[in-house]
Amino acid sequence: PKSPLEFSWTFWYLKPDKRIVWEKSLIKLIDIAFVEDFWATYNHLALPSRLATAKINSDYYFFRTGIRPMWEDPANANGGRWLLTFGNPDMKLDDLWQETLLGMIGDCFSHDSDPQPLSRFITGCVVSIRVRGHKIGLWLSEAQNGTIVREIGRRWKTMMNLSSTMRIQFETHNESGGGQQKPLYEE
Ligand code: M7G
Repeated sequence: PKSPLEFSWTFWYLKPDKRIVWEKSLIKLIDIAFVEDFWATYNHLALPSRLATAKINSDYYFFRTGIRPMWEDPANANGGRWLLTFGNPDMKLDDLWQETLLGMIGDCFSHDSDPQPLSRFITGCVVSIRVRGHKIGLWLSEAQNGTIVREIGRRWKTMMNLSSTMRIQFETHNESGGGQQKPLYEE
């Protein structure tokens, strides 16, 4: 028998194509409800570092099943994202993407002492392959509760074993559309 995950997740791929509107280039790959299916899919997909050599501007999205990986979904509309930007080519894009995925499926964002599990504020994660720096985003459903947002950011950094000098930035989705703004939070 297969090992069920606590929650069900969906992998999406953003196939860059300037000729079509953004949401039409989003391809739903597969729903994942079991550990074994996660690994089968993960092992089958090209690693982010491989996409970087051939598929610039593509993204992987890994979201809760039923939540579309876009700002417009009601679960994301009031939310935002923590962003880890890879300016430094030595940073381990593939490893940190894998740590993030495992943290999500393993419910590692919640601690036993939480009054409410913090993982319920996480809707998904994204890896984006870009010329000006790849990035991993962690999407949250609520941007306004600073205590929760910051604590999730700190746990994410710990999970990835990120050095304390590395910074992650949080921005709301309506800010991210409009160019460079000051992040709402930083950890
Ligand atoms: P991005 O992929 O978040 O980052 O957005 P980038 O600026 O580093 O490439 C790129 C563009 O994709 C945006 O300016 C939008 O045109 C489109 N886009 C991205 N996202 C995540 C969304 C979304 O959730 N909804 C809509 N409508 N467009 C989006």
